[in-house]
Amino acid sequence: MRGSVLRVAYRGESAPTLLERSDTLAVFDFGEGADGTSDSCHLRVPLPPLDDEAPREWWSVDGTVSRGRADALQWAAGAGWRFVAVEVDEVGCGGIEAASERAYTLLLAHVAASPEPHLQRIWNYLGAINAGDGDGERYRLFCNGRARGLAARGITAYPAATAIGHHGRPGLLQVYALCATEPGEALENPRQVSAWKYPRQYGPTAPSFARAMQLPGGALAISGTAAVIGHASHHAGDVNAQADEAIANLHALLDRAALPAFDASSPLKVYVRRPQDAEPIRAALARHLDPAVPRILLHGDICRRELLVEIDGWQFGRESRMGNGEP
Ligand code: 3EB
Repeated sequence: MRGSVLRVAYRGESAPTLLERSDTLAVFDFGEGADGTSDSCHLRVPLPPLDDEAPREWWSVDGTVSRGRADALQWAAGAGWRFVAVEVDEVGCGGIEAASERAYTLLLAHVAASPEPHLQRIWNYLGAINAGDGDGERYRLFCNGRARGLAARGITAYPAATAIGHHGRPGLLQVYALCATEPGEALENPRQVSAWKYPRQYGPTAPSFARAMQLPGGALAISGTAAVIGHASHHAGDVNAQADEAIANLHALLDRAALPAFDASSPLKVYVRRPQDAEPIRAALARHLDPAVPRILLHGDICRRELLVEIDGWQFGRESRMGNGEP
């Protein structure tokens, strides 16, 4: 799939302007503000932006995209790539654990039957992620259901992922994925224990994700990255130190992948638990990153209560030198 490039960028154009392009694979709007459309590659993510300007996230490919819908699923595919999203209502499923299994069952069945069967990257957004105690915490229940859905398909090589708590419609579980015709290559972080090997203290089912995925074509899709060293959270209560540590983890992944520093073609998404931390988090980003690195801050909860910030993103590095993100 060399030469079949996926591009990801934050753009200020309206959703209809981006959606009318034949090379658009997906458009994401954040928060509850603007209207949705009925387009199946348009997704409203229930995390409010914390910046004054709220651009959309735009995925585009080198080719023409077809789009469709089936039950709880919406999808778009072209040039070797597939976007697929599923929204499940917990109440209808009987709880977050069953909803998570159902979302993965639906998503994985669709993907397996498609020309782009290889999961690369998944985002998971659920309400009240830290509600419940011990093994009853909703994030842990989500992990149980996700693992069952993956196991039922025999998937043991996990994609890169993000799991964040939203404050939108209660009971909404939103899961969306990027898939491709060819497999990616999972990458782990030498500073961190692989999530699927986390010890029992974090829950009965270790989280099913890789720290990053080297996509077909060479770009790096980076999972949600927080102030975790080894398997432990660090700097509880200190947002500055957590932001520094999360960025150190991102840089360790780039080193591991032998990719250059983040630049204008490396969009980052920053999840912020407490809106009042946005300013210190912006300052930490400014300390460590090229000012050209596109970034958006979103209000969302991290999956461990003590974690205040998490960052995910992309490094298109070598492949994208020629105009990534340009029309
Ligand atoms: C961590 O390092 C922080 O369950 O899919 C980060 C990315 C985290 C993905 C997931 C969880 C997930 O464990 C939490």
